[in-house]
Amino acid sequence: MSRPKVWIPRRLSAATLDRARASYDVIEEPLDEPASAARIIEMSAQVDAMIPCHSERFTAEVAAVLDSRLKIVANHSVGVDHCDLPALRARGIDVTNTPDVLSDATAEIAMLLMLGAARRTVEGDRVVRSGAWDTWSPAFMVGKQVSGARLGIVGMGRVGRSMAEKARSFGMEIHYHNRAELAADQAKGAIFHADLDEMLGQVDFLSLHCPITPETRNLMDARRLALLPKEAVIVNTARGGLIDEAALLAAIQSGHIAAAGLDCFAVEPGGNPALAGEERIMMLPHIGSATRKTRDAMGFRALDNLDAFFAGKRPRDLVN
Ligand code: 8YV
Repeated sequence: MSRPKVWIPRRLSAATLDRARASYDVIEEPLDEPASAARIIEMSAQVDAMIPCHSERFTAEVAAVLDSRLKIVANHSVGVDHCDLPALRARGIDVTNTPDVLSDATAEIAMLLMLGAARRTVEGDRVVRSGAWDTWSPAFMVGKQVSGARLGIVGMGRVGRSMAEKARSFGMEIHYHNRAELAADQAKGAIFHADLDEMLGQVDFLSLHCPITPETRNLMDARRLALLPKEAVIVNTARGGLIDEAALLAAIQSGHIAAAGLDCFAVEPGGNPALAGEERIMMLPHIGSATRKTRDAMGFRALDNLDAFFAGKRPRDLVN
C-alpha cells in the first residue's frame, strides 16, 4: 500500500523532517514566508495531509475550494485562529494542534518580556551598545520591581499556568481571569476574577495568554488599559490582535502604562512601526516557542496526530 502524502510548507526542525520522511511521502517546501492561499489550494489536490504553521491561513473561502483528497491539517502550532474550524469540518477535514509542548518556552518569553519591559532593557542595551553610557547615578534608569508584585493572567490554560508557576518563584501574587475557575490543585492559590475589568484594577503586571476570538479581539482597548493602575506593565505572547496597539501606544506615551513587552502584533510578520520609536516597548518577532527542544516537540506532536489519523484512530489533539 502506498504511503500517505504529506505537504510541509515551512522549515520545520531536522528531527521532525527525519521522522516525517520515515513514515510518509513528504513534499517539503521550506518556505521562509507563509504559503499563499493559492498554493494551499493547489497542494490540497496532491496530498492527504498538511503540516502548516499558524502562518498558513485556512479561511472559509480556502476551505470551500480545497480538494477532497486533503483529509487532515495537522498544525504545528497550538493556536488555530488561522483555521476556520467549522468550514474545514464541513469539508470533512480534521484539524489538530500542538498543545502542552510549547507552554514552558512561551512562558519563558513572557517572563523575559515582563522583566525586560519592567527593567528598561531596550533603553539600557541601546545606551551601552551605542557608547552613550557616560554617567551613572542612583536615579539612573530606575524601573519597576517584579519580585513581590501582583501579576494578572488572562487565560489560565497551559501557557498561563506555566507563566504563573514561573512568576511564583519571583514571589508574585497571582491573579487570573479565565472562562472558568480552576480546581485548587491547578490554581495553586491564584486568585480568580470572573470579571476581567474588576481584576485589572488589582494588578501591577498583566500577561495575556488567551486565544484570539471575535470576543477577545482588542480585549485590551483604551477603556481597559485605563482600568490598570498607573504604571502597570503589559505583556503579550498570545496574539497581537488582543491589544489595540494605537491605544497601548497612547497609554504608554501618557505615562499611564509604564512599559510593554510584545512577542506578537496585529500585523505579522512586520510588527507595528508606530511602536518602534518607543523604548518602553520591548518587542520580539513571535519567538515564544522558538527553542530547539520545543520545535522538535511541536513537530513530533503534529506527527503523533498524523500517525493516529492514518492508523484509523481519533487524533489526540483534534480540535474540530
Ligand atoms: C509558533 C504559535 O511559533 O503555536 C502557536 O500558536 O503562535 C507559535 O508557537 C508557530 O505557530 C510555529 O508554527
